Amino acid sequence: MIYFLRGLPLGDAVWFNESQNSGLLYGDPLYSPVAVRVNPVNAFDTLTGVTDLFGSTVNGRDPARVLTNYQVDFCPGDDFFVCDQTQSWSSTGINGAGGNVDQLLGSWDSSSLAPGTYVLRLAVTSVNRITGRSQTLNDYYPVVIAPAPADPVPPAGSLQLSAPTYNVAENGLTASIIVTRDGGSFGAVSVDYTTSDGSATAGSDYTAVSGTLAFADGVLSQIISIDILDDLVSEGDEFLLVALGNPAGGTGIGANMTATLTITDDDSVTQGLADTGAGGPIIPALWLLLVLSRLCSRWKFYAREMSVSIWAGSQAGSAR
Ligand SMILES: [Ca+2]
Ligand SMILES: [Ca+2]
Repeated sequence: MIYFLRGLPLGDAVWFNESQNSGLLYGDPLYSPVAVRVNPVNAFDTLTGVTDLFGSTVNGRDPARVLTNYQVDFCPGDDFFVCDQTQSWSSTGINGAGGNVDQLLGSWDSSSLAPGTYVLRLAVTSVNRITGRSQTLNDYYPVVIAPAPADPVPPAGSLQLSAPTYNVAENGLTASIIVTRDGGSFGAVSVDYTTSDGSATAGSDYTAVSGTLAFADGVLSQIISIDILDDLVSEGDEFLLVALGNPAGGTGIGANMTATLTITDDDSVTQGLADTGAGGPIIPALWLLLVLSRLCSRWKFYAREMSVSIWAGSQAGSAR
């Protein structure tokens, strides 16, 4: 902790007491020693925003005879002499009645000042209540005003597809692909999207889409809708790709930049033969195959029985 303490010059004491009939008070501070302390407390402290200023403005030995007031001013630069001689002091708005040790002089808001070095001046004026004479003593304290830290900008978050893979039934009409916004939602952002063929073909299996998804401030998700085209062709499951790109507005793209959308086929090879509805086409087809197989094996059995009989008959015939 550093105090700037200004002891009173002896001559000041004499001056102040010249009507008090003596020089007996040499070296005896009838009126205030002056001190200013800025918290934090080293010269050329860096201040930002609001700073509490402390000081001591004691009244000296006889408060009944001496009244003390203070005020705090400031001046650009680091040389109090230059300030006193060629520049003007500006008020911090801090002033009041002295008479206390280590008192809070006031809180100084320096946030509107240009960054740089300033000299703080604590002016303490002592008034002799008896004679009406007064004297002001100044103390100076250089400080550095730093720019106030800017408010941190909230994160805009990043965009990505909600999953690396999606599935939709061929007769599901529409696939909804969710794009999520993670890690923040500040400000308006956007991202482009597009579909491309995998084994599925745009125009016959799905309707190609592309465009820009806009996320307003605070919006956390958006949906890409892809129309799925149903047919009666059995072609197995097919897939297409969905991709994001060109993030704008301070956002980025997360891990899921692309995704696979699988269209699950709902058609079967035997549908034309035995699509009877409730049981689906597969089971009737298997049943038909089973019946044919059994008929076939039974026919083979009859054929073998007939050939054995014929063979036995001919043997018998030949034994005669
Ligand atoms: Ca179909
Ligand atoms: Ca199909």
